Amino acid sequence: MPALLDDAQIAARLAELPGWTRAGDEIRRTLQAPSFLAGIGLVARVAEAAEEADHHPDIDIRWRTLTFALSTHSEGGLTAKDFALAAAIDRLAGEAGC
Ligand code: H2B
Repeated sequence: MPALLDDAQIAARLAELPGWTRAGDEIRRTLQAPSFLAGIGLVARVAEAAEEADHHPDIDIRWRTLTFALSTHSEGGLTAKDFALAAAIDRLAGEAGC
């Protein structure tokens, strides 16, 4: 069971993840892919990372604009699992040129 993070812990972790913002019980990042297919490719790689972590983002796809939202639903808030997957999404987005 991952532990829920408090406001100070969340702020400290967000400071290390530029581009991610907090909205209540979730963190979000919106990014632009260079093309629709590049965005879908990124979504596929994020899906693989999510399966490996057994932790799954909400994903909104609008042509080249992708929004990833993370929250630990089982705990009702944000945990280290959300920030670990956010960092993985950032790494994969960089590799995809997003
Ligand atoms: N993803 C997210 N974002 N939050 C969860 O609480 C969660 C999940 N729970 N993926 C996992 C799957 C749970 O359903 C399985 C059984 O571990």
